[in-house]
Amino acid sequence: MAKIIGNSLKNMPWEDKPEGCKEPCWRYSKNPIIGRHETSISNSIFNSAVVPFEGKFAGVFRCDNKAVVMDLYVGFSDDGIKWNISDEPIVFEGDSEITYKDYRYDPRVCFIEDRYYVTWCNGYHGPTIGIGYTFDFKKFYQLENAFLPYNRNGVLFPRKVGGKYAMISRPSDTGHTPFGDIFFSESPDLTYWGKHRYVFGTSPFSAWQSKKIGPGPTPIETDEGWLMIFHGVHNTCQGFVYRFGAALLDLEKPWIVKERSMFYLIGPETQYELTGDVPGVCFPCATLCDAETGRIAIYYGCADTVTGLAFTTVDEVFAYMRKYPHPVNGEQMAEYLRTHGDQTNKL
Ligand code: BMA
Repeated sequence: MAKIIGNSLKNMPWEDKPEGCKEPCWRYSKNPIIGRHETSISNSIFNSAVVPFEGKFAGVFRCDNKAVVMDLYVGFSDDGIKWNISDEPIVFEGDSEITYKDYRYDPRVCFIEDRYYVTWCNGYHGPTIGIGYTFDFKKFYQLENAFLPYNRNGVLFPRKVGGKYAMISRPSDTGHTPFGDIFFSESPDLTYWGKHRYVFGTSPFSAWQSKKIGPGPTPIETDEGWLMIFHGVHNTCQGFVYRFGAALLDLEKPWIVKERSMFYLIGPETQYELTGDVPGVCFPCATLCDAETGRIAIYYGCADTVTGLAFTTVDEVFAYMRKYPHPVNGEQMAEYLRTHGDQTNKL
């Protein structure tokens, strides 16, 4: 099976798969790990990103405060489960025309070369992708926005690809965006982005990913390709439902999709995923991985209110993706359409 390329992380959070569990991904038994009122000002803490840091863990958290204003807050943890999150939003240093904020939400954190980069959905005359970095999670510096508005879900690759910084993102609109495909972009310097390539889009065969899709956590490098966990949205008569699944991208040309899962890995089922400020949302923004054992811990926002943790392994995800494959290239899509028809066109 595929091997994760990266470091061993012996102290990452972990629970073995429960006896009798048939799913490829299982929830932490004490979920949610972060409650909605864990800071003195928070209405909700969700869609957040964590990384290994100095033998322990650090993260950037989306807290909506009690004015229900979205912003980013730093947090630290000894075990990746119990978090100490600041009451004060992160202050970025940088050009004041750029650090001025309307709102900030859905952060990702990605270690590249010598520092931790933060990307997020940045309110700048509409949503676009903000980028900043930190060395120590104390001082944060902000760079230029990556794209023109409107875009959400900018996710960096953890190393340069073909000598350039690389990002996948999801162009959007100013509202709740009833569409959305994933695109690849590259940059020599994290300021000027180009070579925008289509990666993949919504599915006519798999309803959970039929309305829009978007990148989730930092892609995980494996010897077979970039393992990408992405969210998919289903339009129902109760509104949008968010689940997540997996895809595999080519290592050197990440806009080429090698595999994709027809079935989701996790969708809203538990009380804390089905009830909250936005019921029916499972939204992953980070993983912790151990290259030695292939273990993966997925951090995901639950119902736009609290934060959950789920576990899987690289073997489980690959086996599931291969047991229930989604067609990926033009030829496979055309053949599937010929034999099955558009199964989601009424949604
Ligand atoms: C998206 C983003 C996410 C949120 C989701 C469901 O557009 O705003 O932060 O989790 O909607 O409300």
